[in-house]
Amino acid sequence: MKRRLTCPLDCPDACSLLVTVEEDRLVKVEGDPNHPITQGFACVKTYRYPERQHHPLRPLHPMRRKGSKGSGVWERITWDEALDAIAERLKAVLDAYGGEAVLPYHYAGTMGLVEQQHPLAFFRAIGASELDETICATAGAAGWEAAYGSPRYGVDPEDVPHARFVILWGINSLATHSHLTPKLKAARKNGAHIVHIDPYENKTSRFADEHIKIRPGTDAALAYALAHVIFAEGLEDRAYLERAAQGVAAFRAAAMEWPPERAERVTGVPAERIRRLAREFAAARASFVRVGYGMTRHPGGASALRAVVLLPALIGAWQYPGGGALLTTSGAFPLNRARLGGAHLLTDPPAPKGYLRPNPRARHVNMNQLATALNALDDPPIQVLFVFNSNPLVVAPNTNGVRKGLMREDLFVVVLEQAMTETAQYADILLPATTFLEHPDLYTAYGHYYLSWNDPVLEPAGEARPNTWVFRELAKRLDLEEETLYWDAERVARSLLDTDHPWLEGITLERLRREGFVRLNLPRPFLPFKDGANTPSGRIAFDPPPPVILTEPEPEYPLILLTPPAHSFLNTTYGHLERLVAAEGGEPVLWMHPVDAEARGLVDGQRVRIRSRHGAVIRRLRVTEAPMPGTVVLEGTWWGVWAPDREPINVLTGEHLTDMGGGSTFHSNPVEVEPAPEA
Ligand SMILES: Nc1nc2c(c(=O)[nH]1)N[C@H]1C(S)=C(S)[C@@H](COP(=O)(O)OP(=O)(O)OC[C@H]3O[C@@H](n4cnc5c(=O)[nH]c(N)nc54)[C@H](O)[C@@H]3O)O[C@H]1N2
Ligand SMILES: Nc1nc2c(c(=O)[nH]1)N[C@H]1C(S)=C(S)[C@@H](COP(=O)(O)OP(=O)(O)OC[C@H]3O[C@@H](n4cnc5c(=O)[nH]c(N)nc54)[C@H](O)[C@@H]3O)O[C@H]1N2
Ligand SMILES: [Mo]
Repeated sequence: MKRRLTCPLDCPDACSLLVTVEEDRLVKVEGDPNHPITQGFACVKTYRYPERQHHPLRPLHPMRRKGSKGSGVWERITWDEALDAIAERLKAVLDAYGGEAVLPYHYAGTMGLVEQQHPLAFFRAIGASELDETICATAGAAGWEAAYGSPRYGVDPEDVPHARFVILWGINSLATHSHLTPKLKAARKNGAHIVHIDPYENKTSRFADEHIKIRPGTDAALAYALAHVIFAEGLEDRAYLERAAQGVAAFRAAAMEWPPERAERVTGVPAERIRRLAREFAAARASFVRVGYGMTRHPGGASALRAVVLLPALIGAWQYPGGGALLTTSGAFPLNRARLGGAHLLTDPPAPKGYLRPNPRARHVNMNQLATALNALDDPPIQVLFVFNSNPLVVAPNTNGVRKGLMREDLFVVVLEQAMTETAQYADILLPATTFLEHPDLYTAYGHYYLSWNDPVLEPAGEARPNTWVFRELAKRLDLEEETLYWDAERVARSLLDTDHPWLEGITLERLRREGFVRLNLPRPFLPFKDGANTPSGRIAFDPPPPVILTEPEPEYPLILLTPPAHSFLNTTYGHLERLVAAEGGEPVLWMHPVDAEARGLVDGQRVRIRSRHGAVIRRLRVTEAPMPGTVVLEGTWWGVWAPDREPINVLTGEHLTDMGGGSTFHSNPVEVEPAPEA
């Protein structure tokens, strides 16, 4: 039987899938031909979801650690035993230390609002430390909002075929946003020229008409040089800027400091190329800049993104269908989030009662600094870590620090998972979670404008349970009297849809259930910043001009390591599927330019030791002209187990944050590379 479901994974495409189930098994996944973005094809990874759904590494019942921490020796227990043990430990910690000694760690294993966000209500009800969800998008968000305000949205991907010039800037969209590709092809057929700006050659560079290699962390300088040419040659749209923008004079003055020759020295992009790009971009008018998060994962990432996304405004591109910029569409979903995840417990807390102890001033922990939180936080120290929807041992910076924290004898670790991840190995209690096939949920998107609803199509495998079920059961055991903790998925969805916003008018749970996905009530074409923006002034903010903050190597660590996504993985979610591992070459490999290899006496295929100030890992080397000289690349956040030394790449990355938004800096790692002995 074929059923329609939205893909729950953390990807802009939020595909509509047709899944075939036979009895209790998922046998096939296909793309839905009726969805205007999915257009009938799924990605290489999601075709493999049946293998993930029924993988031997999927935990099917609760387990308690029997051996030492991290040993992976377990005993099976019942749900009651597991929940009672967790509740008992929570009560003891809440009595002895208070709520802040509890830290939830969660991110985007599922994008469903019910299973992703509503569990937070439990932690807010007990006054737990508040986790700032900064690992991915907050630097980009801060940069975007500084220019266009909040909420954040941009060009409709369905308008992209009208674009006349396209820059894919800091995004490997053919790998990470593959359903943009048909829109790009349509634009190209209509005459658009496509440029990719990225420090290394990848699938997207090969698809584009031109690839401009840029030194990592220098995008603001390139943006200013483009603006320099635009101003110097009078290519800006003065009437538009007059009407829709503010602070252009200050921005112009800053741009005048960046003649293309200066930018060439900083970015590595030839001055003549910069001039030509500026002219072509300005002449096309309906120019579209699709920015990804790549450029934001640097110390100056938010400012860089802001400088880049101001460029289409400078030439008035927002007035034309397909013209403008797009980082995310997520802000266009005007759902009523007042009670989602107990948001009201932070703004309008009820009086404490028993273990109900909401605390709007609870300590915040930046999720990029988990290692420090576990090892150094005091007053109170973290005593309970509850992990769900995330795999921090592999995805968070400074793996050695995270592992040290997880090994603490006095720390109680609960992991609620669909897979026996390398994080799950460190659990004191491991709980089995349902997948998107087994629980209902409501989905927005960050790469298009369709809202959707999934009804489950399979019974939970084994004893797996939804996140929200687990937290309801714990809430009961702590006698928490807070109504929203006990809401089921439908009740959460109805609360989210309870709004008068015109973009959601007529979109009810019944309609979503009937149609599967529904487009927000947005005009076509969608020209959101034709006359201004969502900033407090109502104008696109060019001032204060974004500062240029560069990513610099260090004398002892002269290379910059980028760690972008792999085509066949989705963060670590598919990292245990043998066929996808094989498709990625079987093991993680470091790419290095011949110039850098020669300087170190390194040859293609040999083993190397990569070290940073945070640690060292062993990888095999590929010598290739794909990266810029001075830049090395390792694609994919692989499970450690596939590497020669079984160590994840985040052994090398640090906790330093971006200029705004407290974001991660996964592409700005100074490293050195040296020969390593063969095994
Ligand atoms: N196949 C696949 N798809 C995915 C994911 C996945 O793991 N695999 N992950 C999903 C998630 S969670 C996210 S957030 C998105 C992320 O996807 P993207 O938004 O594409 O962001 P990144 O992967 O961080 O970086 C994209 C590109 O930026 C480049 N880059 C790095 N530093 C710089 C710089 O300083 N300047 C410029 N111009 N470019 C730079 C990188 O080399 C990389 O090619 O993809 C989603 N989609
Ligand atoms: N070096 C480096 N590190 C990176 C990145 C990088 O580019 N380079 N990318 C960063 C980015 S952009 C992101 S977004 C983060 C991603 O970090 P995470 O959000 O942690 O993503 P995943 O690694 O996919 O792990 C998600 C886990 O959630 C589980 N899961 C899925 N659905 C459910 C559910 O319904 N319930 C429960 N309980 N569990 C579920 C999955 O089994 C999976 O193990 O990683 C970051 N880390
Ligand atoms: Mo992400």
